Amino acid sequence: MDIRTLVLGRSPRRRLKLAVASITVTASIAFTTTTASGAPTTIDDANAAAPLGNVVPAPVSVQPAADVRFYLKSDSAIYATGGAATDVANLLAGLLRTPTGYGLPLKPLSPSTDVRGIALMLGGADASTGAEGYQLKVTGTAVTIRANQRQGLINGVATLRQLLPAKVDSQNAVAGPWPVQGGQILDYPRYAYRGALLDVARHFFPVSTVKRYIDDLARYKINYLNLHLIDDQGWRIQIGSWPNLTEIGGSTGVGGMMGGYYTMADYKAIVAYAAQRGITVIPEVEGPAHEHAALASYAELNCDGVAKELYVGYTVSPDGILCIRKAVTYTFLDQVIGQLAAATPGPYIAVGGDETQGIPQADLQYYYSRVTAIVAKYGKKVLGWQESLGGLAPAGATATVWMPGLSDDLVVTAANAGAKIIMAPAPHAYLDMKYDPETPSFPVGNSWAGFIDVQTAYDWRPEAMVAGVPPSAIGGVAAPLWTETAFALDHLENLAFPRLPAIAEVGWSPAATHNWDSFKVRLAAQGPRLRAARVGYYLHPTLQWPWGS
Ligand code: NGO
Repeated sequence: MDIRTLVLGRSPRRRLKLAVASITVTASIAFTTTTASGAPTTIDDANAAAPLGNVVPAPVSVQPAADVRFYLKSDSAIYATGGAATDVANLLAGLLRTPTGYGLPLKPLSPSTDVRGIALMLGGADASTGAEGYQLKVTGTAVTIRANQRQGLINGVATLRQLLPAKVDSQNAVAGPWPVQGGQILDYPRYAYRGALLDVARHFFPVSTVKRYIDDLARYKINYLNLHLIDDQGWRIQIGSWPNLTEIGGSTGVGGMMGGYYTMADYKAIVAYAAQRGITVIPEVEGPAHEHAALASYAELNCDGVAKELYVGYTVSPDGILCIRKAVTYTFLDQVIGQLAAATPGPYIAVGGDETQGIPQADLQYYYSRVTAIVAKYGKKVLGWQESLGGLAPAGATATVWMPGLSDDLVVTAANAGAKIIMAPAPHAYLDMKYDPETPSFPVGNSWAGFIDVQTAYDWRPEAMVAGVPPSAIGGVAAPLWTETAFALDHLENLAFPRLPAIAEVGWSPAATHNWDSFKVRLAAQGPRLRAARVGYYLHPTLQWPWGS
């Protein structure tokens, strides 16, 4: 029995609990007519400035200036201090020119510049903002975003987008006004790692879909994207010296559908697109399990020297395990990892390591020591799944917990010995789970880890997932989107939204701001924005979605 079937036993009780909870909440909403403050309820409100704190994820500190308003106007400009600030200014101008229809020229910024518009300043921000934080100040004449690093400016831009009226997400020019409420924000993340995972192996998605998902993630300050390039059902990245991986291994997907692969040029384009938006791509090379597609592509990778049939099943292939003691396995991994590392500016290579139950511990340790050495040789750090902590040297390792309760002892020991732990608990953070038994409708959505409504995606504490892990060992959170049952952009977006912003907030916002009642109001205010941007999302019935959602 595989590990996912084992946890299924918990579902019926949980299902009942959720059903009762949702009846209660629906009933209370049906009789209320008040709408959440801050959420536009009429067309006029939709043109108004958003309250300064109405941002997801919640900022660290917000000081509104009640009577002050900035207006972006046709003669406004975007000012930047040069270099990376100018790059980010370009990004911002690109986002604002279409909906406003304004020219928004870029202008250099010096201490004597009389700013009439938006200014991006690199350097001189409060030290508390760190590598990713920013300060945002809104006066009657200017919006100023100041950060010590490029990433901070990008995060400030993500905030500013949410402070403009929701129509800023329109795909065509719309009439102003474009007000921003006055005041100041100081903001920085709780965790350095706020990840998403997109599985392009079970079903292949074109470059345009991946770029679109990156745009969606960037709204909520997600900063890592684990691109799950390899699994039993498909090999999705062209490796020069191993052409069959994509010719054969990339030819299919779950159910025999949606094969395909990225060339290295495609991959580099995705990496660059993400980097521009503040997202670091992590390529994932699974192993020693989940490698059926490679074993079907090359006879010599198999212990018996015979290529396997392609695998198109739904769950993990029982035959997808690399031949751990065969020398060619490591020639293969060296070339795959080497070529991916050369195309990846980010620090991590994800080495998989999940669902290895049944493989002898000595073999696993041998495998991880070889793979770790290869990753280090190419100047990168390993990111594994929690099971790999039995074999990875803890110092310098990062691993993602996906099933609290499975191998907790390994996680606790490694965390106390210096490993960084990312929390992506399936019962809260797996975006491929359905919201409820009917949503999304069949055949989209998994349910082995239970149903995940928006509150369940939001109400969890990373530090409480595995007892004995010191809070300082937690590096962040991640929201995986596996695609056994998702095969269109629309499926991806409706699974991710509005739950992804919930997990993004768990990763970014101070624990002290964690409050479902306040979050659900801010989250619902995202509805008109996502609608205007034509991002698919589920109008979850427990939220009071405002006009335009
Ligand atoms: C598990 C499994 C994946 C599945 C996913 C489906 C991990 C880390 N391994 O998560 O292969 O796609 O569940 O929810």
